[in-house]
Amino acid sequence: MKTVITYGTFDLFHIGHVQILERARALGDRLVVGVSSDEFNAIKGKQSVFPYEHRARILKTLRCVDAVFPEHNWGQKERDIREHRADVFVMGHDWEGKFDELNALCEVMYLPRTDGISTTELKAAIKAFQKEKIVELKNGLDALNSLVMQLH
Ligand code: C2G
Repeated sequence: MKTVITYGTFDLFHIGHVQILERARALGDRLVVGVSSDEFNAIKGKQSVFPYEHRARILKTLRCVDAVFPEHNWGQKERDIREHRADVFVMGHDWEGKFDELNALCEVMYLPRTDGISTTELKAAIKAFQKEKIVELKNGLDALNSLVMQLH
C-alpha cells in the first residue's frame, strides 16, 4: 500500500487544487492531506475566506483523498510522514526545494502547478468585481437622483 502525503490551505477550492491532488493520488494507492488550520494560516500570512472545517470537509468529499488532518505548524511533517507511513511527499513546484530534507524519510516530489489560477487571483478578481459593481450602482443612483431633482 503506497501512501502519498501533501499539504495545503485549499481555500476557495479550484481546479489547481483538484489537479495537484489527483496527480498526487496517481503516484500511490492512497492520499492523505494536511489542511492548514486557520491559526497556521495566520502564521503563513494567509487569511483564508473559508474556515478550516469547511476546507477540510470539501477535501474529504473527494474520491482521490483518503484522509484529511490539520496542519498546525511547519515542523509536523516528519511526524505525519511516520504516522501515516507515507512513501511519497508531494507539493506543487512553487515549493521546489523547500522540503528536500524530507528525502531522509520518503520520496519528495514537486509537481507542476496549474497555470492561470490561484486563490490570491480569485480574491483579487472578486474584490475588483465588487468595486466595479459599487461604482455602477453609485452612478445609477446619481442619475436617478438628478432625474428626481428635475421633476421637482
Ligand atoms: N497549487 C497548484 N496549482 C495552483 C494553485 C495551487 O498546483 N494553481 C498547489 C500548490 O502548489 C500546493 C497545493 O496546491 O501544493 C495547495 O496550495 P495552497 O492551498 O496555496 O497551499 P499553500 O499555501 O501552498 O500551503 O506546509 C505546506 C503548506 O501548507 C502549503
